[in-house]
Amino acid sequence: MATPKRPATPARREKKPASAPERRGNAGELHQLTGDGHPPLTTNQGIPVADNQNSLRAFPRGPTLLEDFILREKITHFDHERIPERIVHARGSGAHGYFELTRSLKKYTRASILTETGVRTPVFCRFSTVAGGAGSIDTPRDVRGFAVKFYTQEGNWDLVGNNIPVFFIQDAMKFPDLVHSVKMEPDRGFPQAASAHDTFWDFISLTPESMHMIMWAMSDRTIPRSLRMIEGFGVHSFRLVNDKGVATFVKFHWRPVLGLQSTCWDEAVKIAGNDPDFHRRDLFESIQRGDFPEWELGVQLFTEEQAESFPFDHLDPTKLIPEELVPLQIIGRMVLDRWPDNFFAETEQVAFCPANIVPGIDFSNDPLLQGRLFSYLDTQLIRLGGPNFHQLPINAPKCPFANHQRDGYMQTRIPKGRVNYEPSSLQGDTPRQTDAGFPSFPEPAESGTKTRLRPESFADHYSQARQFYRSQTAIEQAHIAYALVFELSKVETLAVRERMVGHLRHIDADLAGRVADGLALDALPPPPPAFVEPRDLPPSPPLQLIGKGKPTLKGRAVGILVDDGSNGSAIAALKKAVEAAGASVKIVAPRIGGAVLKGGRRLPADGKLDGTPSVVFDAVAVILDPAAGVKLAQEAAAADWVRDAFGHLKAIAFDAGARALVEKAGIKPDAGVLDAADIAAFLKQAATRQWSREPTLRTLP
Ligand code: HDE
Repeated sequence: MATPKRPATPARREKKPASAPERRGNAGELHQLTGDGHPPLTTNQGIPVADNQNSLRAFPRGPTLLEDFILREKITHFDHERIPERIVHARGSGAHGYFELTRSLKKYTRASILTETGVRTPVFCRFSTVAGGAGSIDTPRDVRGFAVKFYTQEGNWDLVGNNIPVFFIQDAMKFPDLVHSVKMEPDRGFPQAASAHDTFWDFISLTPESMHMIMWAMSDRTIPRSLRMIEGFGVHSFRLVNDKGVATFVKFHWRPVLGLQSTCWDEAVKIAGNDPDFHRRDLFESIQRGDFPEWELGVQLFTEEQAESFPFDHLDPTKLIPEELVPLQIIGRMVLDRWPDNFFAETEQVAFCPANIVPGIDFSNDPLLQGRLFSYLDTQLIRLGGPNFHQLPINAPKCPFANHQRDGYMQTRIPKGRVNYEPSSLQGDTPRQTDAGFPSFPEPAESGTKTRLRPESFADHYSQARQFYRSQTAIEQAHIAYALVFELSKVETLAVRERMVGHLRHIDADLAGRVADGLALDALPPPPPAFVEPRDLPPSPPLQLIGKGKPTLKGRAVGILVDDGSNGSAIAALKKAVEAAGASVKIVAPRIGGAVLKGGRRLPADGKLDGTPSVVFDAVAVILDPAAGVKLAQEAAAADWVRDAFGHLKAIAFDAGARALVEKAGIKPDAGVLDAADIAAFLKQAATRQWSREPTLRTLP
């Protein structure tokens, strides 16, 4: 005899009161609430569901009936819950916020978002990795997308940028090849979210124009500590056009208020294993605790005539404009202060498009940008399933919009009237074109022959790569050489490794030698022919990452390892000082219930030792009773905790009770290894990485 398994829902168990309470739903609809105050569960047709636990059976142990429209609707919807992920930038995290202009560009543009100071324009910003799938890790070596949708009063403006100011290729024609080469290899389906494999380096080594971007990609910019600590760049030149129709070229830059900071490679790899959502969680937690991420918006403005005097072509997206040539002017700030209510509805369904611009902003002839103007709408038509995705709340403009486009999949608006065409005379309230509408900049067209040639002005592939490398500090140069050796060591084809080192010889002889040595090549491979002999350009310090770091604990995280018997007042004093310096503190203990401190008080833990390794912190402290110190010295997770913090160049403070553990971890004293009682010294050292420690720890090429 079958027992009917049907836990009654609260709605079924309790009798509805005579007059049920009511509540308005999201769309203003009236819900009769269940007896315990919940809105009733319904089907998508609004039919109340009496049993959400059991499907309809012919008899208790019998077959399920096709008639069960509640089951069919629920399963069908579930079956269709996934949409195609983005072909690139699939893995992303987004947040709402606002942009506020601090300096008017009225002289250059009529776009009110860039002329009206003090106005807060809502924005949605999505950060992403490029190569990995939607479920991949947050910390691979990869470029980060930095896309901002400004919901302006004159329509949506999307600034769809990256955290690197140049790109791999000069022409949109090569984008599918580039992306195919970096994604999982098609026959084997791996590696996921990694550029360290043959097909990527095969393509790159045959694409000299990518060399400048490769220098950036191999720098620590591609292993950021936090999305709150990356720069953003619009990459291409755009135009600003004022109310007299005069145009000025512009490059857009985002600068993080917290300064730039990256991880060490070994740290990024370990974070990936411990917390694949490290950057998403970091963004989420900082917004939830009210520590809102903020960026300054900067512009480089230059005229057509100035551009002609540059020693490179600004329409070539593999080139940047050094700040020494055109200074950066800060004109506004963006604050992200609200996490989305729903990841799918907002972060997944948001559709950015570089073609979304407002009157007063216009495109340039950068051939990569020109290709992008087509691609985004096209990909979104398939990804979001039809031509009405602009009606989704995350994509819809916040200003009024109206036209004669009609119908199509998922039309959610109900247009009124009989006129859906123009010219028309039958209805007074139909939309009409306006003199205030978007005017394309009337760029004079050159005469010439239709061609598929690259301009000669795009031919110098190495000078800015050399300038970038030579502008770096010695530490950063070593990291670039290390990254190249690491990536190329994963390439199985010797000829590809050699071809890459050949290119490096055009960039910097020392770099080529270091990489060749790191790969144990027998001899330096010959450099490929260069179309233009590389030139020595003056070093540009703003290209450094370390130079743009800020010695601060603001927005950082400190972990304190404790156990039974730890000194509670030492922990409290340290925590208070670290929090006052702007960092968050997490208590880590061998058990999640925390530790019973000296004196008997229990301090709950935020993380269990082996689940909260030191890689998730910027600096650490260890406060232990001597007995606990001896015990933890026998625990691999505890020794790793301290050893990794040391290896990742972090400040470590510890008290006498932690000495046995610190010694077991093989920590050697230096300026960043401190007595926990000297809080001021710890705060100072914790605000920066211990770069001078690195040569004592590992051999860099
Ligand atoms: Fe993209 N890119 N891209 N890209 N891109 C996409 O659009 C494309 C390029 C960037 O968070 C796709 O909706 C082409 C440069 C970001 O949703 C697709 C070319 C830069 C994002 C596409 C480029 C970017 C994308 C995939 C070369 C920095 C994520 C899904 C001509 C300036 C936006 C989608 C988000 C996404 C095409 C090159 C930035 C396929 C054809 C250069 C931040 O349309």
